Amino acid sequence: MEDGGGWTVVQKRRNGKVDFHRDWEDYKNGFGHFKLSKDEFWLGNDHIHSLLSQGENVMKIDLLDWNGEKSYAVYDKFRVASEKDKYRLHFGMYSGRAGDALSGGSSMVEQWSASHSGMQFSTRDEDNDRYLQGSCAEENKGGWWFNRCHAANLNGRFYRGGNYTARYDNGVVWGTWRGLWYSLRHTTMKVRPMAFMDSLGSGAGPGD
Ligand SMILES: [Ca+2]
Repeated sequence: MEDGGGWTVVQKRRNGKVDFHRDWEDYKNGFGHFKLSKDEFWLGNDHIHSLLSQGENVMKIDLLDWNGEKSYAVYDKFRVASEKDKYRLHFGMYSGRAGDALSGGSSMVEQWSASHSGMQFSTRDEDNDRYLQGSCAEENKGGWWFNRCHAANLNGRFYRGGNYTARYDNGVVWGTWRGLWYSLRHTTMKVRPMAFMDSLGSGAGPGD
């Protein structure tokens, strides 16, 4: 029972074997492989919305870099709207060690352009971002709650080895930890009811 148990994993990156640059329907319904620990997948926005509609939930994001270092970020009151509102993202307090990339970074300027709070979901065939001149999903090679565009891009392109060069910062990125030009080795996004944590009396503590 990792991290105290009770988690539902909604996203996993492990090896780049699954293509995450996909259309709206795929992100809606989910894709990838769900059986083995090394499998990569996106659970599906409809499933994620339903899961998070039952009470208050916490999201924990586990990260691993190419040196074997781990980090994590936790968000309470994590919610995703229904398809009607393009799976708009809402979340509460951040805690953790990897930094609050979902809020866009430390400065107001970064937050204005890169916060994912309140953003709708975008894919390469459905542009709901705040970047008027182009498509964040197209440039950053995955579906996500893009602003203009991001400080976190966990569904981006999988690069081996960490640091990468590209025209856009389209790697598997958690900007507040390793920066926008470092693509992570493993990511896991998982949710569980906040009530579950309360019953442990431990809060959203580190799992490692
Ligand atoms: Ca756009």
